[in-house]
Order: sequence, then C-alpha cells, then structure tokens
Amino acid sequence: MQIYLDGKLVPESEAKISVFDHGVLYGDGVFEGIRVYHGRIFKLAEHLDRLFASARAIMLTIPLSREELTRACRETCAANGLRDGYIRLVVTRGVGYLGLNPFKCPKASVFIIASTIELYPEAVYREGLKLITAATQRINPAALSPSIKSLNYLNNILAKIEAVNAGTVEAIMLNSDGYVAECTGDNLFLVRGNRLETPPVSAGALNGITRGVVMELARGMGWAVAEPNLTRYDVMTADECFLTGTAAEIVPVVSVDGRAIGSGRPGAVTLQLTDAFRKLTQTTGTVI
Ligand code: PXG
Repeated sequence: MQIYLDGKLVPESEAKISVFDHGVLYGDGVFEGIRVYHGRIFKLAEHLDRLFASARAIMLTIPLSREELTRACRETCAANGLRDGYIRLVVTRGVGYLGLNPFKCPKASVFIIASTIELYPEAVYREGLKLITAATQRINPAALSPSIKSLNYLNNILAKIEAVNAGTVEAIMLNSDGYVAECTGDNLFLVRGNRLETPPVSAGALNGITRGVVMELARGMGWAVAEPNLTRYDVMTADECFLTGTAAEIVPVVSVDGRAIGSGRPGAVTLQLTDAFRKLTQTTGTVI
C-alpha cells in the first residue's frame, strides 16, 4: 500500500511519524474519513470544509491548499488502485517538544491512507441494529467542542467500550443536559409521522456529512426535517430510528436498551432513504 506522507507517496513500511509529533503525544490534530464509490470521492468538498473548520478551531495551519489536498487524495487513491473504499485524511500538529505548546511545532504533518474500512455486517442493514444508551456523556462543548473532528476520540471510545461490553456495536451518547447528542461514530435520526428529527449540532452532534446528505434527500422526497432537542423518551416513542455515518451510510435501529423502536423492524422511511442514498453514492463525487 502507498501512503501519502508530507508531499510524497511512500510504501506503508516507510510511512512513519515521529514520537515527538503532538498528534501522538497529545491527540493534537484533526482528521476526516471519506468514502470512495465507483472511482469517485464522495462529498470531498464538504469533508474539506469540515477539515479546515476543525483546523481553524484549534489554530492549526494546514500546509496544503484545498486544491493540493484534493490532488493528494486523488493521487493516493490512484496509486493504490482504489475504486471503492475509504480515505483517512489526517493533519497532525507536527513535531515539537515535550510540553503542550503547539506554537513550538513549526510544521503540521499531513498523511492520507486510501484503503478499506471495517463496515457493519450486511445483516445489520437487513435486520437492524440494537443500541444501548452509554453512561459516558458526550463531551461538554464548554470543555471541547464536539464539532471539532480531532484526533482525541477517547470520549467516544469510552462509550464504544460500553457498547461492546453490552454485546452490541453502537451506543447513544447523551449530553450533560440529558438530551441525545449522537452515537460514538454515527449521527442519530428519528422518524415520527412524516417528519425526520435529528439532534442539533448545539446538542453535541457532529455536523455529519452523511447527516447533511440525508436531510437534503429527505426534504427532496417531501418529508419535513427538524433539529429539536431529543430525549430518550422521544427515541422510545419514535416510529423509526436510524444512524448515519461515512462508514455506516444509513443503518436501521430496531431497539434501544432492550426496547423495540416502532415495529421492531427496519422502517419503510429508513429503507427508502437508504435506496436514495445508495443511488447518490453511485452517481456523484470527485472523479479519481
Ligand atoms: N459522529 C461522530 C462522533 C463521528 O465520528 C459521525 C458522527 C458521522 O459523520 P459523517 O461525516 O461520517 O457522516 C462521525 C464520523 C471510524 C470512522 O474510523 C468514524 C467516522 C467516520 C468514518 C470512519 O471509526 N465518524
């Protein structure tokens, strides 16, 4: 596998970063996970928007322009013959000293992996996912904005551990006010009548790219879309529930904390949106 690292494509065995990189020492950096479908990079512009916004929020200067990053992503895919898969684009603070000060790191490091990602098993799309509610709260925006897609995922990893220990793979995370924020690596949607509901970014939801696509598709299909604060009660009483994410796409949820949601089967609206989403992934994107 060829990896893009600071301006060059290098073999995987040579793709190494320093132990003094603050990305390693402090989780000081930002990243994006991007899908490639049919030889096209899906929603690359939106991912770059979010990457640059995350970087700006932590005063990290990305040493490449949007055009250069676009070219680097395409070249990395091409070098690996990747036509369907996953791009991990990472910008770390770069090499510095022991000590937090990010301003002592002269140059950010950029690497790009174009590979495959572990997806949910096919059965999950047919039969639906069982969720739990994690005891670990989504990090408080007053401490660290959940909108920053940073290299520090420990908050989500602690909730993921709870999910796996409970025999499942995803968990709902509530914010410190008790409202639903999102899951550990996916956004959450509810269907109620002919309305889609998803937590607002202000409740601690990542501004998910898939979330945005689904909201747009749903509006185009004639459904109302709203972003109210949602409680566990709202989840328990919804007609349907599903998750969205770059890796997950759209995954039906059939139970939460052992309670069936709606009919306890993947819902009709969820399946219709999944169809529309898959069509879109096959027909749009930045050509490699
Ligand atoms: N919330 C969180 C906390 C995420 O990390 C999403 C929601 C969904 O956003 P997108 O933009 O993907 O629709 C994410 C995205 C991985 C992996 O390696 C994680 C994500 C995406 C792709 C891969 O676990 N999380």
